[in-house]
Amino acid sequence: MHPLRTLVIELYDKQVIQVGSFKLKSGITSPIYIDLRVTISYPSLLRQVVACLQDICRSLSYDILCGVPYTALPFATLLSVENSVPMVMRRKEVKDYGTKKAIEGVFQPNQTCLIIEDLITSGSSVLETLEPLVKEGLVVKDVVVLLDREQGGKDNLRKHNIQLHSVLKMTDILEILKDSGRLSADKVAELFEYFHSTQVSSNSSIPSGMASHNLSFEQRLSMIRNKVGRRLLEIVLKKQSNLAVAADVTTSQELLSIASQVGPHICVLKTHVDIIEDWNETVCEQLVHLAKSHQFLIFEDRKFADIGNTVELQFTGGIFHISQWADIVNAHIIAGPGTIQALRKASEHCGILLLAQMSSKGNLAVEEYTQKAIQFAKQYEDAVFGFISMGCIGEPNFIYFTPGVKLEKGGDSLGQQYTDPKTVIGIQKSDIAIVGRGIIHASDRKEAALTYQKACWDAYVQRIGK
Ligand code: 5IU
Repeated sequence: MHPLRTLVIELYDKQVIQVGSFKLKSGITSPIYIDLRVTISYPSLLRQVVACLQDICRSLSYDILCGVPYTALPFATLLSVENSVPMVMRRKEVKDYGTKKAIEGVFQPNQTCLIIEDLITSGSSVLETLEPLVKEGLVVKDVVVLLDREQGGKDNLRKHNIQLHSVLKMTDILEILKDSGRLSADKVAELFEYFHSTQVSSNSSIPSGMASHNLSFEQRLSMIRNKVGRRLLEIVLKKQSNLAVAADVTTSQELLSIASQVGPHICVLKTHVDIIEDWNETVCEQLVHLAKSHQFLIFEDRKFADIGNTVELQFTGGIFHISQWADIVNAHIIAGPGTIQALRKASEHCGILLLAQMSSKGNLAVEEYTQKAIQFAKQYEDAVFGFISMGCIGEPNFIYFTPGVKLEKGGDSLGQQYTDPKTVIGIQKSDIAIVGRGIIHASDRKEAALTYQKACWDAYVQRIGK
């Protein structure tokens, strides 16, 4: 008998494939349930599964293997041993202690990694595994899966330039089960009908860190709804700079001198006005003047986080009157949409960035939080034009700003973690790199700003393939 036929019958007889009525994790009811975890209980079945995967792997070229946790891990392990090809593992939960690795195992950037998966529906689990692999600089071209439920996964992966290879398709399984007399023709017809009517939209949500586009700033300009966001992209294009400088200094003299030194090389100057000892209205006017003459936007990194009423007072009042001079401010989403509503109500001249992720060690902006930030941004797209995130986490109609950028990787003693411009812009596909101490602690700030400007711009140009 053909090995695939034998395999399907075995899978059915061992109740890996079950027909009935099953409530899936997503809440929907399915007439078929496939639990490939069961295969580890039957060594000979597991061997058959791996032999079929191996037939496909043979025709592909790759340096390392990665199984999608958890079900495909034993498959990938056996393939790794069989072929003497090293393997890496993606952690489902990134540890908050020790090395905090997302990927376990030894590998080099630019190695080709083949992803092994047990079953694919929409492709979202594969994309979740893809994200940290790509972040670490690995190249992923192919995914080998035992079973394709034919519900949109292949198309979804193709959008990310990934080729799906499957041992079995749902259609094959149903045909084999019919031919072998395991299922009646009527039942199979009913199941076919179910699979055709439950195609998963290929627009399923994009996991964090995944670039969903490869569009240029020119192409994205008209997609940005907020006018500060559009103005920012105009400046970026005109100055060929996607560099923001974080001026964490304590005197107005230093702040103004940084603004004039780095002004020609940046699109944004990020301030923390509350750490300036001698802030006053004249300093503010001078800063705004420098911003106009060098054409950069002022981003007050105030991180509003309170209830709307308080935020409105903090934004417009006090001794800083932020709403009067800042072009951009940012906000946490912890207090709910009231924070954004207050900022939007108080000034239509100021664009908002939401904090979706942070650069510091042990921060609590987990996946679910990031997704919420994206949801809020979509709801207030007239005012919110982007995110503070570690890379591109969503669609091209938002702009992604990444802090914690330095040419030398590493960190500081208080939890800051640095990534280099090439990784941030080129691999993590962020738009604007925020550089602080890498520039302001340099002996020649102007020269350092020029170096970072070039590094960030070159990474962008290379990314969009110009
Ligand atoms: N900043 C971060 N990480 C974050 C957020 C803001 O570093 O997640 I949100 C700010 C803090 C500082 C600047 O103003 O960005 C980074 O400065 P250095 O490049 O000097 O670390």
